[in-house]
Amino acid sequence: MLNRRKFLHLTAITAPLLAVKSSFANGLAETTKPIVISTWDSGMAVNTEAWKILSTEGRALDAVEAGARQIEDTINCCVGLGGYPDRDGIVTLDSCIMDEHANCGAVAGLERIKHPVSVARKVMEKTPHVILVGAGAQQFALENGFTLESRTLSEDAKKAYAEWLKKSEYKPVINIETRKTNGPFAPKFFENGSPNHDTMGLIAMDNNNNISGAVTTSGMAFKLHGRVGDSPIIGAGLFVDNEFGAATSSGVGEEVIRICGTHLVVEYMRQGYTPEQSCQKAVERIVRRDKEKAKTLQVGFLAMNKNGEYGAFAIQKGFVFSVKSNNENQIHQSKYIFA
Ligand code: SD4
Repeated sequence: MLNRRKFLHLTAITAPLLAVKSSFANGLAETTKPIVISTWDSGMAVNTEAWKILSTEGRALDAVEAGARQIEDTINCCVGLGGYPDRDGIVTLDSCIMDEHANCGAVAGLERIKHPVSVARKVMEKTPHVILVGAGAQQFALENGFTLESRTLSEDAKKAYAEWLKKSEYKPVINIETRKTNGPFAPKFFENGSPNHDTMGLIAMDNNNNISGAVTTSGMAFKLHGRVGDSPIIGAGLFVDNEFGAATSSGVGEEVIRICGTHLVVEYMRQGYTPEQSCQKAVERIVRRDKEKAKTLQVGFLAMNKNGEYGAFAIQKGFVFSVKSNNENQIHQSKYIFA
């Protein structure tokens, strides 16, 4: 049962939303740009890479691709080929990218290619399609100059998979980071060996006020082979509307897909809600449908509006995000429903 105090917290936070609207709606706030925001603590390094482009008058699209590539290069991380495999021991990667003109591209279930975000960009720029999957995505990558990497799992992934095979139980863990803002980072690993998070979503606005976003992930650890989460789905893992803002997500992808999560967040921003309020309303949409189920899983949304205002909200405590602009370079904790 949802405890009464927590449920009251949930309903109480809904009411004031109607009164407080974004300064963007009033045309009051000054725009913060360039700026890049990204999910999780690992977003700090990702933002640094994106910033090299943003701070030299570069395009947001190039910045988000460069940021995503940074983490795809990180061995033994939870994104890219170093990530955890599916239940058959195969690492399959999902990624998407979207620019200020609503151009978008994605790959899903991509094997043995190091930079799925760059393949997604090629899908966007070189094909009339939005998503390529599995063997077709790999064939397209090879035809476009990407090289086939080995199937070998990273050391971390090998150990975790061997551990997981003992019970072979698919049980997504609640994604959280135990890092206190500006404090030491303490990643939390769980009994079944799953990493507590495995997705990088980032959004940038450049000096020309253009917004782009990208997401890259190895998906939920030990998923069924062929499973596709929210991350490569435009409107679920990422949505960019250059008039109003953009959003990205992390957590159990199925729950995000069910509400077209990031599209919903952006639509709330279009109505004038702040980025944080918009993320909160999308999270509440999930929790309201099944509160007991929501207590067992994580979904976090991260959003930015056209003023460079940003915000996040998650089901569970522990969703953190990283921000880099001329004013700051730090990690923030998002607000949440359940502690
Ligand atoms: C997925 N949303 O594959 C991803 C997983 C994730 O942090 O975000 N983990 O469903």
